Amino acid sequence: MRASAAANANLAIVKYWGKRDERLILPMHGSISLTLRGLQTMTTVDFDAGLAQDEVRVNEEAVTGRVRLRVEHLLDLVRRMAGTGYHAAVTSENTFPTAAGLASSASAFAALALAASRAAGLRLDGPALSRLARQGSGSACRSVYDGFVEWVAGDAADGSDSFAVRLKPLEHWDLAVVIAIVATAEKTVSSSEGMRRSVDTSPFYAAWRGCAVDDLRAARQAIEDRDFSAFGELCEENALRMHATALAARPPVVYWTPGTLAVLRAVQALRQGGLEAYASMDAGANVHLLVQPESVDLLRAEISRLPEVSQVLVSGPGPGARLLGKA
Ligand code: 2P0
Repeated sequence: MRASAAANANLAIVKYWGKRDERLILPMHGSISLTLRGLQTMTTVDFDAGLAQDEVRVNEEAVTGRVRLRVEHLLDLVRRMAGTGYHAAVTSENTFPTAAGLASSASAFAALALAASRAAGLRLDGPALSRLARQGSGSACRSVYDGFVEWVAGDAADGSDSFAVRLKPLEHWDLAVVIAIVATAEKTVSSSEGMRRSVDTSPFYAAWRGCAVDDLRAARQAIEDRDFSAFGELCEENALRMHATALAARPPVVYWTPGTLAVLRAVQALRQGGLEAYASMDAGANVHLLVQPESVDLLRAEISRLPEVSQVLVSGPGPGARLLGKA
C-alpha cells in the first residue's frame, strides 16, 4: 500500500483570500492560478499495518505542529474513503531551491492527496482528487491540474461542488514567471490567520470579494485571448487589492518587506521604459513577475541588480499532479 506522486506550486492570478468554512476549507469566492514549472514537491505514502501512528517527514526532518495535524487530517479522510485503519509513513521532498522561502502548501497537499489516495487503493477522478487536496490546503486543489486553473467556489455546505477545473493546458500560452526572492524567513502571520483576520475585521473585505468575482471573468477572457497586457494588469491589481485588504485588518497583516517595495518600484520603472512586466505577491514578501518569454533575460538582469534581491528564479506554466509509480 505504497505510492509516490509529484505536484507543483501555483501562482494565483485572482487570489483566494478568505474562507466561508474553516473546517472544510471552503472559499468566499473563486480563484484562478497558473501551475508553475520547476517548483515541485515529491511525496511517498506507505500505509503500513506495523505503524502505531502516522510518521511525517519533509526534507528528511520530522514534522510537528499545525502542518502535521493537517497531514493527519488528510490521511484520515483517505482512510475513511478507503475503509482502512492503517497508519502511514509519509516522506516528502521539495525541489524548490534551498532557503528560497518558497515552500508551498499547494504542491505539498496536491502531491499528498494523489500519493495517499493511490496508496490506499483509491482511483479518484479529477474533481474528487481536487476536493481532497483542498481539505489539506485550499490552494492545493488548483495544483492538481497543469496550466491555467480555476477553483470554483461552489455553494454547497458540504463542499461537494468546491473544486478546481482546468481552464487551459500549459501549452496554451508560453508565459514566463520571474521570481524575485527578497525574504527567506518564515512569515509571521500564516495565510489562514491572515485570511481570518481580513474576513473578520477588514473594512475592505466586502469590496475585495466583489473585485475578486469581477476579476475572475476578466481573467478567463484574458487567458482565452492570450492578452498579456490585460492579464498582467489584472494580476498586479488583484494582488495589490488583496494586500490592501489584509493591511486594513485589525491587527494589520503586513507581508511586505522593503525588498518587496524595491521590486515593485523597479517593475514600475521598467514598464515606463517599455519592458512590460507585472508583479504579484502571495501571503509573503517575495515577488512573482509575469513577463513574456522574449523579455525574461532583460528582466532577470534588471531585478538581479537590486541589493534586496538574494535570488532570481525563472518559471512558467507547469504540470499537474502525477504519479511517480507504485513501488
Ligand atoms: C492563493 N494564497 O490563492 C492565495 C493568495 C496566499 C495568497 O492560497 O488555509 O495555504 O491552507 O487554505 O492555500 C495560501 O493559502 O491556505 C493561498 P489554507 P493556503 O494562492
